Amino acid sequence: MEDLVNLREKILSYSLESSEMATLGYNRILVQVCGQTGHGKSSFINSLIYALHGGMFEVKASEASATGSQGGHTRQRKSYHLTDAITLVDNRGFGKADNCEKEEVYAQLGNLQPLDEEVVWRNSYDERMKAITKANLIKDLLLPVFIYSVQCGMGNESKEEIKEFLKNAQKLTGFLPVIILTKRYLGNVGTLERQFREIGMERIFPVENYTSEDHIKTPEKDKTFLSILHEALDLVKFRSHATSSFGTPEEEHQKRVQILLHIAHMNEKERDTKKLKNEWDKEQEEKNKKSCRFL
Ligand SMILES: Nc1nc2c(ncn2[C@@H]2O[C@H](COP(=O)(O)OP(=O)(O)O)[C@@H](O)[C@H]2O)c(=O)[nH]1
Ligand SMILES: [Mg+2]
Repeated sequence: MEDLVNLREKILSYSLESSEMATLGYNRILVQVCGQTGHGKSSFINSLIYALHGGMFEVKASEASATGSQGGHTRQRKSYHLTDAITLVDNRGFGKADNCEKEEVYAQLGNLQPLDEEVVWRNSYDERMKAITKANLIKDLLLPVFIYSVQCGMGNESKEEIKEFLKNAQKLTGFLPVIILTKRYLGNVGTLERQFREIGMERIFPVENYTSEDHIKTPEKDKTFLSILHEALDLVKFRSHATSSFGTPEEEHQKRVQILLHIAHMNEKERDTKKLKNEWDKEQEEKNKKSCRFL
């Protein structure tokens, strides 16, 4: 119990004020929760709020997405105030997505899409470029948290895709993502933990979220969620001591814009190459057909 009270107190009283990060100009920590739909992002956010603040269990975070028209889709990144220093963000997940969708996920992760606003993510490359370069500067420190359900397991193909995503998340934010393995009793948690270590992840936490079906409080569950928050703050402290490699909010923002433009550019090139190849294949097929007719 003592442990729990201490942990809670430390998190509630944590402030960026008078830290190296505040000197650089950062206002707050945005815990950027991301992962595929259905893996437990919203439930994880609800669990953190419930473990820290107690009271009646409430489903505060829920899936926020809507299908739009105009050659794009509308999405909302929802934010949840946890303490004066920490805000939680429920981001859209990535799945077996195409490159355009992946760019959108990176734009959210890099804080280049506004919070709590409906945003139309265009399918047109030029419009996407414009949206990235026009994004407002927000002086937040971005801490990526990746949610993955033990129930899903991980095949080799998705392992490579996840590795690429996590490495890009690290490039964009400056932090190695914290990994949360949800639904911990619904699969082989040991194997999944090893797989995440193999792709270079360091902080990996198996959890059983509080959900609307099962939210009876236990000290161990509370401790798990508070420890995760505590370790996340520890990562920020560690980064504060190594500020030489961390820029001001303006510098980091510019860096993120450049990374995103690069990713978008590479994707566009890949699309062009594919298109050319398809055209060439079709031409060859036509030629073959014609030459067959003369045989
Ligand atoms: N058993 C179990 N169910 C969970 C856990 N986390 C989420 N769920 C359930 O999985 C479903 C999807 O969770 P949700 O948080 O909406 O996922 P999201 O789409 O990533 O936000 C819901 O029915 C949750 O109740 C968990 O840790 N254990
Ligand atoms: Mg959700």
